[in-house]
This record gives sequence, structure tokens and C-alpha cells, in this order.
Amino acid sequence: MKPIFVLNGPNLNRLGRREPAIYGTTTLEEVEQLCRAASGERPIVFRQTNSEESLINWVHEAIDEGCGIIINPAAFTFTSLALLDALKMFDGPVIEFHISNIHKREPIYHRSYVSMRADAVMAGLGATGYAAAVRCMLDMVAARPAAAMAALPI
Ligand code: CA2
Repeated sequence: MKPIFVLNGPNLNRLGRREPAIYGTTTLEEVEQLCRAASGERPIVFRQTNSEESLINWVHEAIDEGCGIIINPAAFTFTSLALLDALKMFDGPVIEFHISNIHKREPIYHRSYVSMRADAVMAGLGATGYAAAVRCMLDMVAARPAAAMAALPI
């Protein structure tokens, strides 16, 4: 069974330890556990990086091996055409996820390149909202017409 890739961008390794008023107190390790609990039998590849290159390489990995991508690109959301280009190569469902509601924040956080490819955008649900993203992704993967019609191993 192909895994869901849950990819996290720069500084999110500090989650739960900085700016709790915006990002809460849940750590990224706890987020990973929540995602695994929510995914049931579907495997999860859960990663974080501070490097744009690594994030892009992991999207390439998902193109070859994944059934869906949940991505919190953090600051790369607003800067990286290269990340957008990589996501455009992915065939399956993409959820853009943000812990905070980026639209409630300063205008610099309002223009997302990743949204130009994402099938869904989730923002403002807090760190525990990752579990909701996984549940939605399971539905999106199951609903894929090509997979359902051809009974492909998704
Ligand atoms: O709300 C989100 O998930 C964000 O993607 C987080 C990014 C921010 O640039 C986006 O606008 C929204 C920044 C993450 C900064 O990393 C921190 C992690 C923990 C505590 C403080 C900052």
C-alpha cells in the first residue's frame, strides 16, 4: 500500500517550543503520532526539513512512491516556485496545511504559491488539525476515480 507523505518545512522542528500563542504547545513528534494514529493501515512518511532542496527531493520521492501529499511548506509556501513546480508533477491529491490561519495574519502570508497546485487548503486548525488532514487525505485517495475504476493499488 502506497504511503501518504506528510512533509514539513523550515522551523517546524521547533513546534511546541516557540510562539505558543500562534502555534500551540503540541510538538512535531506529537503531530507525527497523531498522523500515524489517524491513518490506520495506510502507511505515513512523516518528515521535516529546513532545506528547500530536501523538501523538493521528498516531493520527487512521493511522485514515485506516494498516494497523496500533505504539506506544510512553512515559509517556502510564499517563496518557492521550485516547490510549486515539483508539486505540479505529482499525480495524486495534495493538501496544503497550515497550523495557523495564514489569512488572518500579515499580508505577506496571504499569497501562497503552493495553493496554485493544492487540491485542498487547511489553515487555522492548530497542530492537532494534521489528524483531520490525514482523515481527509484517506477519503481523497479512496475517491480517486482512476484507482476505483481500475482497482489499482493506490
Ligand atoms: O501556520 C503554519 O503552519 C505556517 O506554515 C507556519 C510558518 C509560517 O511561515 C506560515 O505562514 C504558517 C512558520 C513556521 C515557523 O516555525 C515555528 C515553529 C514553531 C514555533 C514557532 C515558529
